[in-house]
Amino acid sequence: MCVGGVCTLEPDAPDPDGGPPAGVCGNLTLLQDSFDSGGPQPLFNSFAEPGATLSETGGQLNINFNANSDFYAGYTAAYLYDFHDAAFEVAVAEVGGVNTIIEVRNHLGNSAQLVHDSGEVYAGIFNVAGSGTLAQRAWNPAERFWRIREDDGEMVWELSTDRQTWSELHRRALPFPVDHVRGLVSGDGGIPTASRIRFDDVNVGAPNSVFCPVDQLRDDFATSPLRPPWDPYTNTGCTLTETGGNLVATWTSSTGNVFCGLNSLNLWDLSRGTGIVVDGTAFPRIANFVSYIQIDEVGSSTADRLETSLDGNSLEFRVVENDAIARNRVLTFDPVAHRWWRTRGETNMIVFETSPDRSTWTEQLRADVPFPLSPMELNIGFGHYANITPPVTITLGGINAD
Ligand SMILES: [Ca+2]
Ligand SMILES: [Ca+2]
Repeated sequence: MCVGGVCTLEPDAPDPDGGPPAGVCGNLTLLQDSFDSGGPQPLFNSFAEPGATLSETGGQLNINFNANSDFYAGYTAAYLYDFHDAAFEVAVAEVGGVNTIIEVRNHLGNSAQLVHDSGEVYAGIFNVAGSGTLAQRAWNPAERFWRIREDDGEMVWELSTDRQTWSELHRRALPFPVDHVRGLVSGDGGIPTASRIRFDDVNVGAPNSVFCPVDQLRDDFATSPLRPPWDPYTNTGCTLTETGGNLVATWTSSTGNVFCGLNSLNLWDLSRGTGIVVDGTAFPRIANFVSYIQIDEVGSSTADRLETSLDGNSLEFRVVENDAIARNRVLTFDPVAHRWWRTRGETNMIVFETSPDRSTWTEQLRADVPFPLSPMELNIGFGHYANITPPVTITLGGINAD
């Protein structure tokens, strides 16, 4: 909950099967981009159908359409956020094509849009019960600020000429679940002449929110599906399921590189809180097989990362900067003494710890980290990089949970 720019965190999340608790941290206001970086990364991904091109030029996202190209192009957020107490606020520099669109879309594909179409703006919802246009009026071209926000259980579509006074286009009860949403800016061509859409920025200068401490990521694997909070991945030869309250990974392959794992769909703050705790005895201690907890700087493509890994019997903690090990410690894994692994931050410092009982912790490595500890991506992966004798199975009871 944030009041007057001061954000406080509430106690433990009641639901151990999911992402951050609603309305506390990690909300969509954190999706901020001035479109000055030359490309969509790190917080967005781009998409463009034939006949449309995207570029960041002059501090703006430009979408250019060829004549008669009835195709979509735009940016979609790379991560999921909570929409409670949040806004998706976009400065629109130029409308074009058939439609200019800002959108809030959840993990199920349910979507809310604020759209310019032929001199009018409308509020709409799509891929959900009651889909269609909810309100429509003439657009004042001076209304360059558009937003969709959540307000006490309602969704609000608004426009403004000065980003101070807002004109409400529509308001209604939340039309779909909004704990896990992305923001999108897009448009489609389809008019007889070439055209252009320009977006100036997203949520720049918005009220501060905070990324959630990673101890709020709790999953006991009791409820399917894995997505969200996870984006699971599986190479051929490995399967991943939630079975009996466990994450179960099974290898039927004997050769090559075969990995499975979970990428978090949220970004996390590692600089505070009690971090991430995992039962290391869930992982195989066999040759050519590695299991790891990897936390990496957003936008670094894992070049800057913090890792705990078990490779055979070798337990290693490491700080990696620009793909080179900056600090590390290697132990022979003792499944009793080193059963529980904890990775937590203290401001700019990372602390790797082990425990036999999740109560008494032994510090194994403490190191300054040369990159920010918030926001960060989280990946938990496992697999073989050479020959093993299948089948091999991992049964993991939970992440920060049993
Ligand atoms: Ca800009
Ligand atoms: Ca469990």
